[in-house]
Amino acid sequence: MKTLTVRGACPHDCPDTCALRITVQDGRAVKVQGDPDHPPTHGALCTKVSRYPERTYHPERVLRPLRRTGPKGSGRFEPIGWEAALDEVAARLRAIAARAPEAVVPYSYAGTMGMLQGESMAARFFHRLGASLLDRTICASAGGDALAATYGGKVGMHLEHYAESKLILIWGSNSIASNLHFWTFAQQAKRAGAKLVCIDPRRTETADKCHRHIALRPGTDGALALGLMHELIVNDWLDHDYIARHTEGWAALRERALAWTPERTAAVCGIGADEVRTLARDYGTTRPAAIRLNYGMQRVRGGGNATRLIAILPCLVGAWRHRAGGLLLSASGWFKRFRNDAALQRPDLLEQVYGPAAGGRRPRTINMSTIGDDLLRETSPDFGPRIEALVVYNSNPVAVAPESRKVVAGFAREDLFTVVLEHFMTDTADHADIVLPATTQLEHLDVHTSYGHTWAMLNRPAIAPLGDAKPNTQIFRELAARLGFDDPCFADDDETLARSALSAEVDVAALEAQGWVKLPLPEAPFAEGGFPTPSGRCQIDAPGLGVPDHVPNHESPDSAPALAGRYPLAMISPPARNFLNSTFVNVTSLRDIEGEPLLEIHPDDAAARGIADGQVVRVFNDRGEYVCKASVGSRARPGVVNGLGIWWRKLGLRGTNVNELTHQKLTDIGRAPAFYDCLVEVAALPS
Ligand SMILES: Nc1nc2c(c(=O)[nH]1)N[C@H]1C(S)=C(S)[C@@H](COP(=O)(O)OP(=O)(O)OC[C@H]3O[C@@H](n4cnc5c(=O)[nH]c(N)nc54)[C@H](O)[C@@H]3O)O[C@H]1N2
Ligand SMILES: Nc1nc2c(c(=O)[nH]1)N[C@H]1C(S)=C(S)[C@@H](COP(=O)(O)OP(=O)(O)OC[C@H]3O[C@@H](n4cnc5c(=O)[nH]c(N)nc54)[C@H](O)[C@@H]3O)O[C@H]1N2
Ligand SMILES: [Mo]
Repeated sequence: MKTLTVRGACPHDCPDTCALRITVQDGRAVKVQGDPDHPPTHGALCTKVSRYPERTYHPERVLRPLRRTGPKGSGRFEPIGWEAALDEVAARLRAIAARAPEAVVPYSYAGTMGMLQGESMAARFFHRLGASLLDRTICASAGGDALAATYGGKVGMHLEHYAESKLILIWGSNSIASNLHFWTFAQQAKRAGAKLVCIDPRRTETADKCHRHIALRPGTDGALALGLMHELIVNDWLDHDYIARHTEGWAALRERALAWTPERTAAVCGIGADEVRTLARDYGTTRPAAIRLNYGMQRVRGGGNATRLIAILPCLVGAWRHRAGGLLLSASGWFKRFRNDAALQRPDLLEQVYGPAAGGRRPRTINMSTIGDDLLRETSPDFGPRIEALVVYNSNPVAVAPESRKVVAGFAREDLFTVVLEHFMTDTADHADIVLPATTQLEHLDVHTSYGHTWAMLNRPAIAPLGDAKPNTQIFRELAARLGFDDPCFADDDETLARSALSAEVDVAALEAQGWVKLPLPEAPFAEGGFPTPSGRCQIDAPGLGVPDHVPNHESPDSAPALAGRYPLAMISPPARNFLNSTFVNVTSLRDIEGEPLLEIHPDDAAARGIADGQVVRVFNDRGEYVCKASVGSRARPGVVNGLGIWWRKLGLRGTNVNELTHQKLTDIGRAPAFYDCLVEVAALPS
């Protein structure tokens, strides 16, 4: 028997980007483990990714190209050869693009975060075709754009320095479920005497293990930050020197914050005034104090303003002076100058379609978060051409995009030509005309950066592609050849793409030897200011945005009283621990741990509706109806229900999932969906 170990990287949309060691016996991957030498991974993997062989060799893997034989959504397909599949896709795209290239829309997100299997050859292909551009907003753009407006980039603390913090605010993050390797450092800090505070409407497994839990109402984080500022001001817990030298615009925000007394803050947030006072005292008087902000808090209308307000806090108390103080929402901006995205994606190829002869204009941009509405739009001067073709890769929009009824109606359009590159027959693949089998991370080469740590990573293929599966890069290469795209870049193989992915400043020799390499970055990045803004200061007053304020939810008793009368419960839909968005829902051993789609509801709200624990319920609003099981208990706070996501519709109860209820209204900054800003009512279903 021949056994070898291959070094890889976890491709999933998770801040941890773990280093993997894959054991291969006679060409078959038998075990996937965490690399003990990679500091963030520290030899540990989450339950999901340690089951990688089960996902890879799943009997339902799509291993041949498929053509639809039944109605859209029926899941009836026949196998066809690669030649026939690619010829058909190329012919359809060529015909549509000849008339209206923007009628072709790529749809992709972070099924893999790899630089190659994400946007390299795919982006080249769509740029050369002249297809619509895609605004990739579905996850992080409210907080991301807000952070960039405030600090100048998506930059923050180094993950490993949290081990030395004395106070950690875990804010909008269920770290044990979705940022496990941060939690390891937080526990080290806890053992060394640090206090941990969790700020989350849901009593998560992370909240259980913190010293304190502040269960605020969804979408009130901006108010809480203003209330904390009030206390920092009146008690003079401010670092005046840091504020004067490294921020701009404090005077105007100071005035605003003085109106946010603990009582007013508490009333808006649905917590006690003492909770505001105590948190402010801890934050104002403990050094070093760190915030781990995560994207859970920005999926509401005011998510951008709230992110800005929270990001200002560490400047007010001078927390950045110490390497274990400050904040981390995303580290992805640190990689910006090391990533050769333009070389991989070649936006200049657009010129060949939209050059001077075409007036030099750019194609339109479709916002992925409003795909439900946009698929149903007709040609019009402000929208442009009706969407005629959709090419989906690395994403499962029918399950994950908001307002499912519209998304499903759009995908069900018989006149829409849909191609889906996938591992499995997801809800989206069920609506495809052609399904193309893609390789998994064990079968292809890739280069990764991270949004939760500061190591670049290399993923080597551990096994040969299963069946007839091909890497995304190869599929787009072959489509480009069929469309006659003759720019030499379309002949680049994956090795060539990998070599050009990162700048020469990254130690490629170390990357190749170890599979990972730490970026050369300062330890305490803003100890002396130096934010990557034009002035080098933290922009409390940001160009075009002004000074941040609390922005109430789209759907709340204050902003929509009539709606709240009919739908009195606020619903959030955070991730289930054993799924990753909608990935892994079809892995039986993981689905068995999750059991069934659940709605957590507080005992008082359940009693008022005659709902017993374990009973099947109907969760509804004007947009739709989701059927799931009630879990009655204290994980939900009064007035808020937690619909854990994101089930495949076809594996849920009555073919529904939680996005039946969410809407397509966007956030204040970043054009993102407000998944956790959603009013519903719940009723027991007769059993
Ligand atoms: N196991 C697992 N890990 C994941 C994911 C997954 O699906 N499963 N998803 C991955 C992805 S795509 C991302 S973007 C990352 C980060 O993804 P996040 O969405 O940040 O994931 P969570 O850490 O679960 O954080 C969400 C937390 O925010 C809370 N929350 C909801 N509304 C509010 C609010 O208004 N205010 C505050 N303060 N908290 C609120 C929720 O109750 C939940 O506990 O995680 C990644 N990791
Ligand atoms: N209600 C509600 N909705 C949400 C969220 C929420 O918290 N609540 N979270 C939102 C967030 S944070 C995000 S990031 C989005 C996530 O939305 P998506 O990015 O769509 O994530 P997944 O559901 O994990 O789907 C990824 C798909 O890519 C496929 N895939 C993986 N690797 C490859 C590959 O190499 N090639 C190809 N061709 N396919 C591959 C997987 O099989 C999987 O089906 O969902 C959002 N939707
Ligand atoms: Mo995400």
